[in-house]
Amino acid sequence: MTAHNIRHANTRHADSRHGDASDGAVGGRLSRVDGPAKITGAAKYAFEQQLDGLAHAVMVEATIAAGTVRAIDTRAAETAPGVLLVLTPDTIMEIKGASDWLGNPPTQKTYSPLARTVTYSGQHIAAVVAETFEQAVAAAALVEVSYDETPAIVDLSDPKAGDGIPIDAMTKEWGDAEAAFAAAPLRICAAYNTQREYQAAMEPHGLIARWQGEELTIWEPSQWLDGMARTYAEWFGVPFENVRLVSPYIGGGFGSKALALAHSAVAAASAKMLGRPVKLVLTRPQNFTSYGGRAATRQTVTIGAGRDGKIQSIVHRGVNETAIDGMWVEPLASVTSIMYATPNFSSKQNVVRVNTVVPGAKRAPGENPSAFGIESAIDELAHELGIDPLEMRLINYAEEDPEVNKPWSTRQLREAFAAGAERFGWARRTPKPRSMRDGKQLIGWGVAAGTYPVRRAYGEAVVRILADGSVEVESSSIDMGQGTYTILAQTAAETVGVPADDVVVKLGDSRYPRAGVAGGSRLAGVMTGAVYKAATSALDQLVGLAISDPRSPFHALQANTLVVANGRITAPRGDGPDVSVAELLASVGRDRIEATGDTMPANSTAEDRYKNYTTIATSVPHTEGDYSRHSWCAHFIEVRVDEDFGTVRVSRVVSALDSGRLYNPKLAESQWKGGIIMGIGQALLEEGIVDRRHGRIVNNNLADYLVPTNADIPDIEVISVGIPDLHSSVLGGKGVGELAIVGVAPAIANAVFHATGKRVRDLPITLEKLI
Ligand code: MCN
Ligand code: MOS
Repeated sequence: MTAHNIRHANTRHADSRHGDASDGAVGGRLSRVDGPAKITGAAKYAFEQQLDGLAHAVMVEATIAAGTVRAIDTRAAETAPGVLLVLTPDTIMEIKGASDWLGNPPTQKTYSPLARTVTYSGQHIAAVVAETFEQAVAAAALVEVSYDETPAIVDLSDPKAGDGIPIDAMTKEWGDAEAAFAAAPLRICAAYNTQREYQAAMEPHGLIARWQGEELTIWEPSQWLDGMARTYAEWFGVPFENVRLVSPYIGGGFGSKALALAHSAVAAASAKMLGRPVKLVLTRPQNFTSYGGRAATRQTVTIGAGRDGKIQSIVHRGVNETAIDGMWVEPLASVTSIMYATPNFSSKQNVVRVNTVVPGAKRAPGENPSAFGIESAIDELAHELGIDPLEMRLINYAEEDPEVNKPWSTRQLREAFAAGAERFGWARRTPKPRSMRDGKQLIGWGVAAGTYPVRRAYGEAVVRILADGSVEVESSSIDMGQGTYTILAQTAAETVGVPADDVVVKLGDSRYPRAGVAGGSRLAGVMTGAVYKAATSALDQLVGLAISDPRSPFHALQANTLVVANGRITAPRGDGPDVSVAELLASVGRDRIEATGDTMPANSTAEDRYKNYTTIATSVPHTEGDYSRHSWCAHFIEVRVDEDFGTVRVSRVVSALDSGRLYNPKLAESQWKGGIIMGIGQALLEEGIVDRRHGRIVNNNLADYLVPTNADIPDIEVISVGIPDLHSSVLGGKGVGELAIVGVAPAIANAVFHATGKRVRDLPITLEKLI
């Protein structure tokens, strides 16, 4: 390790003091303020709470994919050492139905987190609570379940699966796409498939639940404290305020940690039944079936174009899998309908029920598979026409949103293509497939674009200026690794005028001012806005006191305003006193200044607020008003394919991205690289494999469910081409977290085609598909 690295690794103080002073301002490259706590082990994760009297719960899951539980014999488990409780559908306390995440009221009065009717392998059917974890594991193995098994629909290719249910809300149409396609001089039509993928966060799902009378405290990794608190409150019929969720540190979520799940209900119910706190941590295999990964998808993309390369028609049909008793729609036309200008467009989508846990959100749900279809298809069209695939994208560049006919708020995609191509050396690409090689390695260069909508929603923060001159920020939003602690420290530091080292950000507790979900790449824009507003009003109060309080050293100055910078207050012309924020507060006899700020419309009622923070439906549509708002990116990727073995390695990635203004380029770059790495995993490795006899995921662990390791990842270069976008957020940023995964898989598939002449339309691109 170089001295430079050691300094950075040791303390953030070294970094920010000796680094550029502007690192701590918005737009600075401040290192993660939670980094030292996370890497030294000081950060306490949800399951690390030490509580007196903690009991341990273990789930028992179905070993069939479809059928009914005939009987559960719990006798042996009940008499096993240390066992406190064995829960089945018959013995678990009554839990009420809860609203869904859109806020729709429950369809059933009661909710049974333990199933009698089995609709997927791995479904929870019983639970054992014991004094120790080991005793619970041992007793769970003694629970005997007998079933009446029925045939399962294992996946989309199962003949029993059928065509599915049309989702009318996904239909998008303009012009006459079928007729225009029939009339087009050049036509392509192909089917693209993505497989089941899993979020595979390092930290598993689980929780500790504790009841004190009618008050429930839950320590659980959470992307959405307020939404989950509402679910617990409804399940157990207690007021929302009685539920406290605590989640200051999270070991990754990637979409999987926004909801309270069946096992969450079981843990909270058993804690109530026992009158003791209960801890329940899912095993790694249970993580694959307790919350769904990305749904498998199938798409057909047909494009009609002129010889000049101009698209005349796009017809798109999509299907995603969902559960037997749960609905998940993976919006497959989200990129298809906006990436390119086309006068005629038609997209329709069905969902097909199969015996799986209901699929869920995984980084860019919708946009990610959508881009695999359209960005592969456009490459196929370019090849047919003999047009460079980058040129093809520019020929069909959408100058405005073709779906809603509104101008983009900002769209630096042309700039992204230019910057990425330049840096990658795209001009040196020889067009013919198999025309570039290095010995036995076929080299391929591929390009693809990506996009993600800007979701504007709501959040609140409190900003306090404390007696010692430090600043405290509180919000019930969260940081699962994306950098919320750090960017909020920067926002408060810059706005109030103190060093970032003097700001403490507190997140991950539902007792703090409210926030909506950390999903849809919205949190940074929402929360920097709220903190900016709160900090501005705290600063106004501070300056107001300094000017008007007779005890203030500035009182005699009769100034209109004062300058607060670097923790000190001075007169604008520098001709008056120069005191620290702490000294000023002491002089006016105040121990703190406090202000709240939010991103909610001014006339919002208490009911609006509750709804906006506890349901997901309340983000403002990205096309509302005069503009269509999105982040954009272009990926340029080199692959090397071994001619004999068909192994694919990604050897170079240059991506140029437009996320508007960056609150912290170091963290945004890291987010983008994380997304690109996940995209490489999707393209080459990730696939939930179903045992067709039992409808069971066989690779339900991190040894067999392959995600990229360091050895799979080359140097990744990311270039920011964004400009501030004040239509998208208070401080001008657009979304970062999900953007960069979108378009990586098609860029790789396109590169593989360029290397080998083989078009793989079925992810992941494994060697048997190439030889
Ligand atoms: N950022 C920035 N400038 C902007 C916007 C964001 O510098 N204009 C940086 C900030 O460091 C900010 C981060 O990017 O903290 C992400 O901001 P944003 O795009 O608003 O996304 P959210 O904060 O809402 O985070 C959620 C998003 C999603 S939806 C998934 S899925 C995902 C992701 O973030 N899961 C992650 N990134 C993840 N990163 C980690 N380490 N772990 C996960 O589980
Ligand atoms: Mo991200 S999949 O919206 O949590």
